[in-house]
Amino acid sequence: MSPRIARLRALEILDSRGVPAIEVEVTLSDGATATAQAPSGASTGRHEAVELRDGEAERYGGKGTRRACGHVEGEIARALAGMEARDQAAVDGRMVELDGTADKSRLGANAILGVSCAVARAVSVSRREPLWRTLSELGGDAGEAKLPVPMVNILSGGLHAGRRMEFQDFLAVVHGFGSFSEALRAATDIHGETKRILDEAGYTLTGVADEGGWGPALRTNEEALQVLTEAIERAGYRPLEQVSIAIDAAASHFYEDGRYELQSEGRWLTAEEMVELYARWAGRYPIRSLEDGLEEDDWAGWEALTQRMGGAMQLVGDDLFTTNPARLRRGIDTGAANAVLVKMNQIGTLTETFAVLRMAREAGYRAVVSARSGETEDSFLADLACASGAGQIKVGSVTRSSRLAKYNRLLGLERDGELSWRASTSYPE
Ligand code: 2PG
Ligand code: MG
Repeated sequence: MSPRIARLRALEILDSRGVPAIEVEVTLSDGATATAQAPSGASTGRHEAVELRDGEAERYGGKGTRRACGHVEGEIARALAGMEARDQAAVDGRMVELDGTADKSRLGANAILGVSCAVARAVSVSRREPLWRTLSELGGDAGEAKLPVPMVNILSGGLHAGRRMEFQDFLAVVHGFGSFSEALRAATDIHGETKRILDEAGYTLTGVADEGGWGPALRTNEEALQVLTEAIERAGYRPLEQVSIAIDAAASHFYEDGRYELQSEGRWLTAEEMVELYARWAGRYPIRSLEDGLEEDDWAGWEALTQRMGGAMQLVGDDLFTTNPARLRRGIDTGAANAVLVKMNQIGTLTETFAVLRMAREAGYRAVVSARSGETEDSFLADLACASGAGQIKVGSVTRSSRLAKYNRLLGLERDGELSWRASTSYPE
């Protein structure tokens, strides 16, 4: 008999920034038990599903998750009791219905996602199969399961590094290598070389940024591109053939009244000037992917950006799409961006996450499976990235266990030998 949901438990835990998060434990009727932890963003999009926070100022500055935990063990547990665990769509659908809001703010997207993921993992435990296999079945025709190319954070700015520079992430995409482990090793070489270059240039590094990369106070945003390009070369790798640069501008977070405020450089740019800037950078540096290059509701700007640069450049919508099928549909229909960042907690259930992955695939949009800046030791995302067939994963730098949990899981999956890896000397494919 197919196992049923028997028990749910929830725990208020802490994420990689020391902010409360939620862990959900699911037990099935056959005794299989599994947990999942929900992450949390800092540079959140305006249209994301909403995490439920306690709002009691005296506990964790109002960020406690006890109410979300209460919903898991109360209303959600009662509604899901006895449901068939393998019917993920029914389980997720029941929670969405129970919540009753468009943004999951009543029960909390953190509570709902924790349950959604823990149910899938409990099914994988019950079936004694790796999680990615269970997930690839749920994803249906989402794509062929494979190991993803990592997009590794090397330099951080914006909300992840005290706004020392405005652009949020400068990443190394390590694509031209014979195996996932070789690619990961190259990323660590580039990360280390970057530190040496920063040291030589006299920058004081006071710590690492939220995703484990370096967060120096550079003179200009462009200097991050100079440093990273030099680091790739000094580490002995060929730009564009083996390693390309990706930028996550997270531009909504330095946009005010129609202008992009590059305060560290003392200048303010219009959307047209931003596009000019990107075109100039693309000519000078080995950049092949640009995420959130413009503000999250500037659809006309995104169309212009895509027309101008979409041929050779992967243009990823993160805050623009917020993993939301309706927003992605609008982007596809109007020609805004050509790729989507997929973050489960932006939408709140696995079923809806797979719907976005499928929609992207059918429209010829690329997908990048991504973590949040506030992460946990959960490695769920590694399995999701493989199962989705998206071929790309973004989980931060090569330091900090919250990040390494995902990379180390991928190393294990590579060792198990059931998933393929495709080296590519031209990125994005
Ligand atoms: C992003 C993510 C991860 P956050 O903008 O892509 O890097 O950041 O989780 O803060 O939204
Ligand atoms: Mg982003």
